[in-house]
Amino acid sequence: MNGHFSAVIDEEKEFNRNLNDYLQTMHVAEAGFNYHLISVFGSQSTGKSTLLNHLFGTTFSVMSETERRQTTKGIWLSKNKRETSAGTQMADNILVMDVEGTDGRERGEDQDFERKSALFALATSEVLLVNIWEHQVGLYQGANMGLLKTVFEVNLQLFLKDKNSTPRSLLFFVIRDHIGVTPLSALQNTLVQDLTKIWSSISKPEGLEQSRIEDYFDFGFAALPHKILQGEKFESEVALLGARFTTGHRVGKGDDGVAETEGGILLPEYHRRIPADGLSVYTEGIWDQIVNNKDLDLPTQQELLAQFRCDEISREVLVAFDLLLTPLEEQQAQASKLGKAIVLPDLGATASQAREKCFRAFEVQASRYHKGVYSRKKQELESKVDGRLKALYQGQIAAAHKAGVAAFSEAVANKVKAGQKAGGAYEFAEIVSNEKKKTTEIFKAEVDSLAIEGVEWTNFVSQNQLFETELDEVSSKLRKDEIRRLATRVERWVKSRLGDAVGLEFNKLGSGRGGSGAPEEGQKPATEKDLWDRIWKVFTGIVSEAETRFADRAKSFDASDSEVEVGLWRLRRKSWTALREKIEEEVMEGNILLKLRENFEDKFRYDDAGVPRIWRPTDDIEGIYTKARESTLTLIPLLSKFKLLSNNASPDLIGFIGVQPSGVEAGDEEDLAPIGGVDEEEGKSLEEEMTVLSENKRQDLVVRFKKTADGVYVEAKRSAIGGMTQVPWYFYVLLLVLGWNEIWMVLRNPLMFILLILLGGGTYTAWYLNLLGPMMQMGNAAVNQGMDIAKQQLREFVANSDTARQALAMPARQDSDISMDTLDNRGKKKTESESLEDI
Ligand SMILES: Nc1nc2c(ncn2[C@@H]2O[C@H](COP(=O)(O)OP(=O)(O)O)[C@@H](O)[C@H]2O)c(=O)[nH]1
Ligand SMILES: [Mg+2]
Repeated sequence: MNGHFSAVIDEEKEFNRNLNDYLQTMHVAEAGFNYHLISVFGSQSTGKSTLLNHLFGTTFSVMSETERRQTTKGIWLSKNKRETSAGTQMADNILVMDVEGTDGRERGEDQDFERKSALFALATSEVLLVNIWEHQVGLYQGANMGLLKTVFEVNLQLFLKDKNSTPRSLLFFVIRDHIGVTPLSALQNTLVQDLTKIWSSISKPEGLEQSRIEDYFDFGFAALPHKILQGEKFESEVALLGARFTTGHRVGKGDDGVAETEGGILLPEYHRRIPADGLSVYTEGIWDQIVNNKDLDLPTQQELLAQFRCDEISREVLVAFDLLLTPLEEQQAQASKLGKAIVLPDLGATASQAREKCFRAFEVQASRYHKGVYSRKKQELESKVDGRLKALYQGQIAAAHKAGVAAFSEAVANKVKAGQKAGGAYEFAEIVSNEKKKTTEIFKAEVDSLAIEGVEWTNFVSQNQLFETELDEVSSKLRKDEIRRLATRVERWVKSRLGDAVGLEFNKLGSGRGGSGAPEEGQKPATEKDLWDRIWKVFTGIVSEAETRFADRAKSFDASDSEVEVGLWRLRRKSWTALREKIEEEVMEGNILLKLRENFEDKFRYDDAGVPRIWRPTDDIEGIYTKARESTLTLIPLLSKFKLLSNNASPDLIGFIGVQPSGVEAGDEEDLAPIGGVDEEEGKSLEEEMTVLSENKRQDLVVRFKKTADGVYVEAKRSAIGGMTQVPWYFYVLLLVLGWNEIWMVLRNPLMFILLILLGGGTYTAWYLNLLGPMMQMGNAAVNQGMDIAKQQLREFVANSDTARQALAMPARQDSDISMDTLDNRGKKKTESESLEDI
C-alpha cells in the first residue's frame, strides 16, 4: 500500500490485509453505505488504467508508451481523488478497482485469474466499466466478448445462490478511440445485439433457462476520442463522463433495455449494501471463496460478515461500557468481601446511561449489516449487558435491603431508648409505623431509581414486597423484645409491691398494742387466723392491677391477643414465684422466731386493754404465760401452710395462673420457675407448693419458740418475787445488838431524833390514809419503766448496729430504716418506689 492506492489482491493471489487500514486512512471506513465500488474490465493494454487515472485522478500504473511493458498483475484499489468533474460534484467516496490481467489473446494459463478476478469484481462492484476499442465493436469473437461471456456465466452462478437479493449491476461500456463516424447509438445497438447473442449462447442453470440478460444487468454507454490524437477533446469528454458518476435514480426502462435514469449512473439498487467498515472483511471472504474454488454464496458471505462485524462492534461498545461499569462492580465486590454491603450512589442513572450508550453505539454501526444477524447479535449484547446490570442491581438491592433493615431496627431501638430515658412516654406502635414508612420510602426510592423504562426485569416488585415482609418480621421481633421489657418492668413492680404488702401482713403478727414490735402504721387485725386470706387478697389485687397495666401497654404496641395472653400468663406465674420467695424470706428462722416472740410478748406482757403488766407474786403469771404461749403456738401450724380461712383450703392457684396459652413458645418458658401442682410434670404437688414450713422446720420452730417463751416467763417471775423476799426475825435482833451504839447515837442526837420522828409520822400518816400501797406500786412501776427504757435503748442499738446484730445472729427489724422489704434484689437501699403508671 502506498498513499495513493492499495493492492486488494497481489500477484501471488493473496488478499491484502492492509485494505482496511487504507480505507481508514482515506476516511471511507466510517462512511457506512455512503461509498461506491467501481471496477474496470477489458483486455490488456486497452487504456483502462489511463481512463481511471483521468476519470478519478488516481495513479494506477500505466504501461509506458515507449516500452510497452506489462504492468504487475493483481487487483488494485484507490479512492477517487476528484471532488468535481466538469463542474459537477461527484458522488462521495468512489472506490475504484483496477484489474490487471493478462492479454486476452494469450489466454490459457492465466484464464483462471481472469475468471476469478471477474467474479470478484462482479460480486463486489456496483458498476463494471467495460473498456472496448471502437473497432472491436461488432467483433463478436473478440477478446472482450470472451471475457463478457465469463462475466455472465459467473453472474448466473451467483444468482443461483441468491435469487432474491443479488443486486443488479451496471455494465458501462466505454468505447475508446471513437472516431465519430459511427454514432454512439449505432454502436450501442450493435453491442446490445452482441450481448444478447452471448447471453443466449451460455448454458444456463436449471430454472433460469428463460432468464434474459436485462433481468440482471443495466447497460450504460459512453464514447471517448483518441487520447493521443485528440488529447484535449479526450480530456473534456472524460471530464463529462466523470460528471456522470453521481447518484441517480431510475425513472423507467427504455425499449432497448437502456435504463432511463435521472441524475448520475450510480443507482441505489446497484449498491451491495456492505458497510464500508466491513468491506475489507467481506471482500477478503469472497476472495477466499473464489481462490479456493468454492461456490460463491453471497448471502452466506454477508451473514458471516455480519457475524464477524457485529461481534467486533459488540466488543468495541462493551469496552466503553466496561469502563463505566467495572469500577462499580469492583466497589460492590470489595464491599461484600469485607462483609458490609454498600449502596452505590446514583447507580441507576449511571448504569442505565452506560447501557443506553452501549446499545445506541452498537445500533448505529451494526444495524447496517445483515438484519437477522444484527438482531440476534443485538440480543446477545443486550443479554450480556443486562446480565452484568442484573448482578449489579441485585447486589445493590440486597445492600439497600440490608441497610434498610439495619437502619430500621436501629432507629426503633434508639427511639425506644430515648423514650425510656424520657420517662417511658413513648408509643411503640407509632415509632414502628413511622420508621417503617421512612425506611420503606428510602428503599423504594432506591429500587425505583434502578428501573429502566420498557425493561421488564428492572421492575423489582417482589423485592419491594420482600423488604416489607422483612420489616414486618423485624418489627414483630422488636415488639416481642418490647413486651419482654414491659413484662420485666411490671414484674419488678409486682415484686416491690409484694415486698411491702406481704411484709406488712407478717409484721402484724408481732405487732402489739404499743408493744415494741408494733409497726407505726396499720392496726392489729382482729384475728391472726385470716393471715393467708389477707395475703392472697393483697396478692391478687396487686397482680390484677399489674395485669391491667400490662395488657393496656401491650395493646398500645399492637401486640396480638395471643402475645398479650402469653405475657399475662407469664406475669401471673412470675408473680406467684415472687410471692413464694417473699413468704420464704418472711419465714426464715430468725425472722419468724422474732415475730413469734413479739407475738407472745405482746400477749403475755400486756393486758387486754393494752396496758403493760407489772407482775406481783399474787398474779397468775403461769396461767397468763400458758395462755399466751398456747395462743402463739397455734400460729405455727397456721404459718406452715398457705391455707385460706374462708374455705379452709389452699387458694385456687391453678385457676389463678390459668391454662397455658397456645401461643407460648419455647423461649417464653425458659426463665419460668416450675410451680407445683400447675406444672404437673415437675413432680411437685400443689400440696407441696402450698407448704410454707416443712414438718421438721415446724417442730424445730416449736422447740425454739418454747425456749424463748420460757426465758420471758422466768424473767417475769423473777421480777414479781424479786422485791418480796422474807427476812428472818433473828436478823432484826442481830441488827439491834450490832447497831445498839448507833441507835443510841441517833436517839441522843436531837437533830437526828426529830428527823426520825418526822419520817415515822409521815409513814404512819400514809399508812393511816391507805396511801402506802399505791406509793409503793408507783415506785415499782418507775423502776420497771426505767428498765424498759434501758432495754429499748439496747434493742435500738442492736438493730442499728450491723456488728451487734451479727454477733447476736438476729435479723433486722422490720420497721427500722433499713428493712428487707425496702431493699432491692442487690441489697441496695431503694430510694424511691416504682409507680405502675411509669411503666
Ligand atoms: N490509442 C490509444 N492508446 C491509448 C489510449 N489511452 C492510453 N493509451 C495507451 O495504451 C497503452 C496502455 O495503457 P494502459 O492504461 O496501461 O492500458 P491497460 O493495460 O488497459 O491498463 C499506454 O501506452 C497508453 O499510452 C487511448 O485512448 N487511445
Ligand atoms: Mg492497467
